[in-house]
Parts: sequence; structure tokens; C-alpha cells
Amino acid sequence: MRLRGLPLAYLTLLSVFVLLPTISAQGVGESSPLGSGDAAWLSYQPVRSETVFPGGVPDTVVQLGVSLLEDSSAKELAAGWRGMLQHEPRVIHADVGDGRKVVLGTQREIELWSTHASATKSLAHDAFRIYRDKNALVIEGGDDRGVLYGTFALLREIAEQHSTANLDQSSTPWAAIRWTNEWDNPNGTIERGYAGPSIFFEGGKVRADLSRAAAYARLLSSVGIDGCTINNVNADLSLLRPENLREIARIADVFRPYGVRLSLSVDMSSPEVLGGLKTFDPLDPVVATWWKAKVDEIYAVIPDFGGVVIKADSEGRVGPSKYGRTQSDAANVVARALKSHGGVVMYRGFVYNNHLDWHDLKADRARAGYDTFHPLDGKFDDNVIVQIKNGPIDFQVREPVSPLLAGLPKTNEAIELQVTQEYTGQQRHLVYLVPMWKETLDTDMRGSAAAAPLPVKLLVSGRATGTEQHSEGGFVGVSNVGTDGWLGNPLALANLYGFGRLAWNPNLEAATISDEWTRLTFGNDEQVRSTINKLQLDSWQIYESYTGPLGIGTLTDIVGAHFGPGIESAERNGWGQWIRADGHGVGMDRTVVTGTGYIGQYPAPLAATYESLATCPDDLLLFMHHVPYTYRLHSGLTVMQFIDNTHYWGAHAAAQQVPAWEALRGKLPDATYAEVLKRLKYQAGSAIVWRDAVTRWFTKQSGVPDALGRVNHYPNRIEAESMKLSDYTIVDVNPWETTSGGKAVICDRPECKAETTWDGPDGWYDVAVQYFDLLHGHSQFTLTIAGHNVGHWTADDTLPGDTPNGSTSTRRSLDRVAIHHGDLIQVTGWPDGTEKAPLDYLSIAPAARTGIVVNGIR
Ligand code: GCV
Repeated sequence: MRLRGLPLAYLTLLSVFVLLPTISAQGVGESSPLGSGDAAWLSYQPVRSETVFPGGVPDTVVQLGVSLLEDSSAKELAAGWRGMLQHEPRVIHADVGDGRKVVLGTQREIELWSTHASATKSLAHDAFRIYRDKNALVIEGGDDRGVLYGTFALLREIAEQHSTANLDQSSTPWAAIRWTNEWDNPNGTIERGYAGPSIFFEGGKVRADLSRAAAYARLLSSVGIDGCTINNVNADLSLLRPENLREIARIADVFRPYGVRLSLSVDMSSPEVLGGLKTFDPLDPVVATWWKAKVDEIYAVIPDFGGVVIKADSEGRVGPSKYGRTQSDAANVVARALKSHGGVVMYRGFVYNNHLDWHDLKADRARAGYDTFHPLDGKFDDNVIVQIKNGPIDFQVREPVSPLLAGLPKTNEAIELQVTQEYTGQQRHLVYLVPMWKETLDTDMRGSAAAAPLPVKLLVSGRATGTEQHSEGGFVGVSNVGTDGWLGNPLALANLYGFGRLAWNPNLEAATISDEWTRLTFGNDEQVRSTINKLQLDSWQIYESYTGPLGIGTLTDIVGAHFGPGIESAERNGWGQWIRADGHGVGMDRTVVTGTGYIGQYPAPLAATYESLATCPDDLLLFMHHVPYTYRLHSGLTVMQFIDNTHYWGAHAAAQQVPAWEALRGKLPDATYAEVLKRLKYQAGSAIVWRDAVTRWFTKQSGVPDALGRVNHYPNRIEAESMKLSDYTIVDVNPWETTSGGKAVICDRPECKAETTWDGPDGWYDVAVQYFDLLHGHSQFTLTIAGHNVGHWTADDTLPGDTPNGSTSTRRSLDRVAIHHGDLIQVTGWPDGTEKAPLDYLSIAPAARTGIVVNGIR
């Protein structure tokens, strides 16, 4: 047989040379894709200055005030001018003449400078207005932080190449609290951090070099974030020692020029463990005195300290329940110590029992927040803010809004959103979370059908009408940035950016935020914008489709890394993330009539919607109800067919992200392009692992076959255990559904081989070797076809886990390999330590690509 006029044997050889460079390296590397470019969305790339400043680029910055924040504003403008306008402005402090200039100052300073400006209506703290006053572009802040925010807003306008000729923009932050929480530990690790070690700590101490911490504060400030809690909510008590506080003060020092106030997570047992008291009972006066002294000590070294975050009576952290006290008792004792300094307590609503009895059909972890906190409404001091996760469980791919958000009308509250993608693919999978957050923020929590809408975003604004307190409120984003490009995946930075933008203005659209971020990061190229925006906006639906649809929960390994599939891990343990899947049906019955009663925690109109099968939305069905697999959704599909279809669609859509991205080759910085490509390719393979695990598990559980015959039929697959094995041994994998055939092969010798003879026709094929890359060990593999080495690689990724399963399963892909009938296909593995060159299967499918597909997601 001849292909394109050449003998196949020749083509096979040729393919070795031609195809080797296109072999995808799918491990996710450690080094920062941004290199020293930690600027992220503050990349300040050149723009068309005549579009932005039709009357000419201002050459002078007039900084009216003398303050750290105004200094930062002037410096930032100069940096923006240099990068975007290729112009070095002079910065002066006293206005001279009528030339083109940018004038920045607080409202008071502006009033002294110009009589025109006094017409401006009063600006609140942190608010700003940017407008023209003759030749001057004025940035007027309600205070100096407002000046800085206005500066970044102007720079955003320039980066997006908008004309400033008639600029008049006023903006006030939606809520006072706009914080990130970082779950960093003093040893430099980060709980649920997926981008390398801490930017704050290393080896038990604050880092000597805090330049990344300073760069982070600048990024936060550019989107209006005004607070950052630098340590894990599972707090290391030693951080409150005097010598550590002095070191932490250095972090506050580098935050200060950007208006970011530092805060700390503290543990309720500190008075006893650290202070040597006999108790930490919050109602004991000795304990109150201890907190007061400790807080005074903090303010002595960090005068603008923001406050504390408290996780108590949760996941092994002790709390007031030890003394029969309430969560409000605990919050208030610390709040009173902070009060005179202007600090706040962010008290986490994430209080639940992780030893629930799974036999008890009325037990329900989702109820815990409301059951604990609702009876305490009105009992919290006014500088306590209850910090509530968006959903009642724990940052799953889809959850209903937490009913507690509507259950505290007399209490300040903040919503906690998770930027770090703990349950949503850990930044190895692309998931733009802003649309998910928007859904929660827009959910109407009104108490009666007749009342005005009360969306969550209003409840957390600190000024909800119809509620009795809410003088403070806001947004907390669990960010967990690290030294590896902040979030590891360059595209994941849209989530950090988006969190900040929503905290400032939750009315912004998800698409607008994505587009802003893309333009600020990569410039204004139309193709780059449309491709990246589409990738981002489709990504949540894609990820949900191949993981846990219908509100069932993410279906990940909840007792492990929260990464790969681990369906049964949800069941039969005390963690209460049960999916209640049996031979007949699936889902948690949370109805009032027959279930746990959870739905009754919602305001009546929402409760009625969820309680009835007729009105419960499909995408939350299995969160609210237990239904048979044959139950028909509103779409007309049965639950089981929906699970099968959606997983196949999701994995297909994930694969299509790769060519969409590849169409941007040459239009982006090389390192960024390569890093994202590597991750998207990994994701495409991982989506197949997810698809197969979930569909096979539910097919077995339900006994309902896939109507389209896909599940358990993999025509292009050759299982490793069915190949001719030399020294490889067959092992069972746990959980079984995470590997093809439930088995893998491992190598207990210095070298092992698995081989097969190709019995298909001659042709071009896409080949994938599905193997396991454990956290520890660097096994090596070689793939040979007809004696030619077509790929050699080292399993050196850092996937989470040390056993072969869905978290460590990965693939090596080779596109368009020529194979002819009778070729010997051989995989050779060389183990390294406990990583025994484990293999799952080979996939050999007719080559899919004849060209590049642009934007071919659906
Ligand atoms: C910091 C989940 C995470 C934990 C986290 C906890 C919390 O359970 O898996 O790592 O602990 O939430 O939010 O406190």
C-alpha cells in the first residue's frame, strides 16, 4: 500500500522525524510560565495612542497630595505610560500651566486645585471619578485609596484602547470588605494551592524577599481588593508569637503602598495553647483579656491591621462548643478586642460535623450552616462579619446558593468564593468561575413572592434594604496564589481578576470581565480576544459535563486530593457529601416532605421551586431529590441517558479546546502559549478518564445501558493487560472505575514490556499511551512501532497521588502516526522507586486532524 505516493515503511520512518516535534509533553511544569512577568493583567502592552488620546498624550502627571498611595498612583501611571504609550511622563507636585496632564488627588485636594471640580458630588471612601477638566484628565478619589483605584481604572481604559476624549466615569465599590484569603502555612506549603510554594513564608518564617508579596498587593489593588489574610484558616498558632508578628509586619509594610490591609487567621484555642491559660472559654474574662492584649500587640507593629479570620468547630479545629458556648460568643470575644482599633472578625460559617452518620437518612451536612448560625442572628457584634461559602457543601462544581445567606437578616455577612480550583480541576483543567459566582450573586433570596428582589449580591453589600443590620459586608476570595505564575495556569488568572472585579461591582457581566482580562493580559487582537473569551465562557459547562452534572457534586475523590474521579468516596463515611446512589436511583432527598428538610431553610418562593420536581431546575435535581435512573428530566432525557450524553459531550468539547488554542500560535508569548497548551492537552486526556469512570460506574450501578452503546465499548483501545507482557504484572486498581478494564500493569523489574501486533489496516493514526504518573518517582517509557522509536518520555509530572487511579492517570499523545498491518507496537517501561512504570491502555484511532479547527468547541 502507498500513501501520498510513498511506501508506508518509509512513511513510518519519516513520521519519526516529522512527528517527533509535535509529540505533546503533557506534564505540567513547575517553573513560572510568566517567568519574571509577574505583572499578569498589568502587562501594559503598547496601544494606539492616537485612539486613546486624540488630542495628544498627556506628558505630565500632577500629584496633588503627599501620601504613599498617591505615590503609588503616580508611579503606576508612569509605568502605564511607558508600556502602553511609550512615553515617560514627568511627575510634579504643583500644577503649572495649561499643558496636557493627568491630575490626581483626593476630593479635597482637587477642590483646592480647581473650582470646576467642586461641582462633583461627594465621593465615598475608595470611590473615584475620572473626568476631563479642559486639558487635564482628572483622577479624583474619595480618599487616597480611591485615587489609586481611579488610577488603575484609567489605565484599564487605556489598555482597552478606549478614547479618553470625553471620559467621565464614577465608581464606588459595592461593599467594604473585598479580601482574599490565602491558605498558606509557615513552612511554605499552601493548603489547596496549585501553583508552587508560598509567596509569604518559607521554612517556618516570613520570606526574606517579599518582592512577590508586594507585586501581589499591586495586582490585588488594581482590581480593588483592599484586604488579604495571609495564612491558612487551619491556623498555625505560632504565628501569633511576638517574634513572628514582627516579621509579619514586614508583609504589611509591602502591602501598604497599595492600600491592602493585612489580616491573620487565628485559632480559638490560642489563649490556652499559646497564652498558657487553663482555658479558651470565650466567656471567661481572663480569655477576653488575653485576646485584648494580643490584639493590642498586633496593632503596635501593624497599625493598619485589618482583623482576623476564624475557623472554629470545623474539620478538627476546636471551638466554643467545647465549653457549651456559641459561635457568636467566640466571634464577639475577639471582635471586642479589635473594636477600638477598627478591626473586624471574619467568622466562617463553615461549621459542620464531619462524623455524620451516613445510615441516617435525615442527616445532612448541607443543613449545618443554617442550623448553627440562624438561631444566633442578631447576637454578633457589629464588627463581626459571618463569612459564608457560596454553597452549603464545599465549592463543588455546582451547588445551590447557601440558605444561610438569607438566614442572617440582623448580621453582617460576606460571601466566600474559591478562586483556587480545589474541586474544579486544580488549574490543570480550565474553568472560568465567574459565571458560576454570578449565578449565586444574582439568586433572589426574597422572603415572599410579593416582595422586591433580594439578590445575594445585595445581602452581602452591607446595605440591603429590608434587613435590620448589614452595616458591613463583602466578598472573600480564597485565592492561594503561589510562586508559579500566581495560579500556575495563565488562563486561571481570569478568576482572580474576575473575583476582584465582581467584588467591586457584581453587576458586571462574566463576558465583560473575561474580555477585559484578555485585553489587559494579551492585548487587543480580535482573534486572541474571541478565542480566549469563548474558551473561558464555555469552560465551566464543559468541566461540569464530564465530572458531576445535575447538582450531584463534583464526584471527585473527596477523601483524597479532590482531583480525579472517585465516585464512591462520597458515600458511606462521615463527611456527608453523599450522593445516595443505589441500584434504583440517585440523589439526596432534601425535601421537606420526605427528605432531610434542608429545602425548608430557603425563603418560601425558592423553597417551593426546589421542593417540587416539576419546578426544580435540572442542574440541581440530584442535590435536592432522590430519583430513579429512569426519571425524565425537563429536557426529556432520562437521568441515566443524560449522564452518559453529557459526559461524552464534555470530553469531546474538552478535546476541541486544544485546536482552538493552537490557532493562537505566534500571537501570544511563547511560554504562555506552551504552558496553556500543555494544560489543555492534559485536560483533554483527563476528561476521557472522567467520562469513562463516571459513565461506567453509573452503568454498573443502575444496570441501565447507554442507549448509544458507547459506555464499556472502546473500539480503539488495547488494554495493557491484554497485551503480551514481559515482566509487567497485572494489578487491580482502586477505585476500579478510574482505569480502563479496572486493571493496570506495573513493572517490578528493572525493565518491562507490553506489546501487541497491529491487526488493523494500514493508515495514519492518532496514538495515545494511557499511563499513570505518580507524585513520586520518574519512570520512563518508550513507544516503538515496527522497531522505530516514536516516543520516549519521563513520567515527571506532579499529579496528586502515589497510586495508579483517576488522579494520576495521564497520557502521551502522538498525532498522525503511520502504522501498517502487522506492525509490532511495543511499550517499554523503566520504573523509578515506588513508581512502577504503570500502564493502562493504548489508544490507536484513525487520525482525526486534517487541519486546525478554530474555535471548534461545539
Ligand atoms: C482550609 C475544604 C478544604 C479544606 C479547607 C476547608 C475550609 O474542606 O478541603 O482544605 O481547609 O474546606 O474551607 O476550611
